Order: sequence, then structure tokens, then C-alpha cells
Amino acid sequence: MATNRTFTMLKPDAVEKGHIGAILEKISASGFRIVAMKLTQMTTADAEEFYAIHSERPFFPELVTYMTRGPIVAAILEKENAVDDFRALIGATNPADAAEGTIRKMFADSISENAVHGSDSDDNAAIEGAFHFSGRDQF
Ligand code: RTP
Ligand code: MG
Repeated sequence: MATNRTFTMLKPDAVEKGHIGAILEKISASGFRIVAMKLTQMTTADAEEFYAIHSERPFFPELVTYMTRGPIVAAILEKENAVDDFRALIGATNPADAAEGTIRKMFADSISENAVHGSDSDDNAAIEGAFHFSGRDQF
């Protein structure tokens, strides 16, 4: 597999609960290199654009409120097979279904507030990384 990139957000619930350090530790220990990273907060317009694919879903208003209620950590990560390996590391969308040892199993409480985002394809990783970071902020 070629070395490539994915995009993540540590979501407001994870930041509120003080889990930034523990989650980043797990990400680093799993072999991901941090290419870009910042603490930031999404506006309503940001969240509506970022999650536009879900705009017709019943949970969309709740998702936008959740994702904008406090700071997040946004980061671009690099590793062989980054997208698939990171989705495996975070676990299923619903932490109740997530495997033992995954980030969502360890740090998330519900399907709605599930601690972390991971891109679902190489194309989306590039789009989502560019949403949050200019080229000069990627290392
Ligand atoms: P993400 O995009 O954040 O990495 O999560 P995912 O691929 O595992 O799940 P996705 O289907 O893309 O859903 C995006 C986020 O919407 C919230 N959600 N709430 N209440 C619900 O039934 C529900 N379903 C999804 C979660 O925050 C989910 O991560
Ligand atoms: Mg998704």
C-alpha cells in the first residue's frame, strides 16, 4: 500500500471530556504521522458544508448543533493505507458496536456523540483536509 493521508476531527465531546492527549497518543502509537493539526471551532455554515452528504437525514440538525458547540481538534494524518487503517482504529459509528480497543469504544458514549471523525475515502480525505488547512500548514 502506498503511504497516504486521512483527515480526522476530535469532536467537541472528546475535547470537553479532556481526551485530546489520550486520543492523540493512541493515534501516534498506531503509526500515524501528524501532517497538520489545530484546535478550532466550526461555524454552523462550516458544519452544514462539511456534513452536507447527511443534510436530508433526520439527525442532521442535531449533528450540526453537536459539531459546533465547542472546539474540535482537526488534523491530517499520514500512514500506509491511512483511510482504512484509521477507520479501523476509530471503530464503528455506534460505540456500542465498536470493537474493544477502538477509540470510539474507549472514548465515545453514543452514536450521536462518538468522539472522532475519520474520512471514508481518499477523495474525501483530500477534500476534508483542504477544508481545514491551506497547503502551507501541511508538513
Ligand atoms: P464520521 O463521518 O463522523 O467519521 O462518522 P461515520 O462515517 O462513522 O458516520 P456517518 O454515517 O458519516 O455519520 C456522521 C456522524 O453523524 C452522527 N450520527 N448520528 N443519531 C444518529 O443516528 C446518528 N447517526 C450518525 C455521528 O456523529 C456520526 O459520526
Ligand atoms: Mg462519515
